[in-house]
Amino acid sequence: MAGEPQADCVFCKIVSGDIPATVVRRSGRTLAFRDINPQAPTHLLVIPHVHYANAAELAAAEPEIAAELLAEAGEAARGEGLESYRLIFNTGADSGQTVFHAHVHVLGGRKLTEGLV
Ligand code: D5M
Repeated sequence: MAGEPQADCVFCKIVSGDIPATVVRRSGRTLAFRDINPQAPTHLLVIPHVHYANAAELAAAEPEIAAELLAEAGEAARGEGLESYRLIFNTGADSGQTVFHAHVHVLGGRKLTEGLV
């Protein structure tokens, strides 16, 4: 069923605690943790507890959680002392998405390149 945990999903396993993560922030419906392969001095991922393949699917099905995800990304960045940061929602394999559980990357702590790709 939509939103239900998926047995083969690494981020569902982080939500359930079956895989460890360095959690920096929790809300009732989201979790923020450090990316295992950081691309910047601060690189967080913020995910919903519920499983959707990407953020667009989350927003279509559960817009309140999508809004919470975005707000939590901002709070997580603030918690890291970032005034300037980039949010990235990879959507689909050709965008570079490798984990098909909705997430937003929070990147900061250095001057990021001006181009988007
Ligand atoms: O980004 C998926 C991101 O998820 C990628 O930057 C690595 C990260 N990742 C994968 N497994 C883990 C675990 N176990 N802990 C923390 N971070 C993880 P995408 O947008 O799908 O390319």
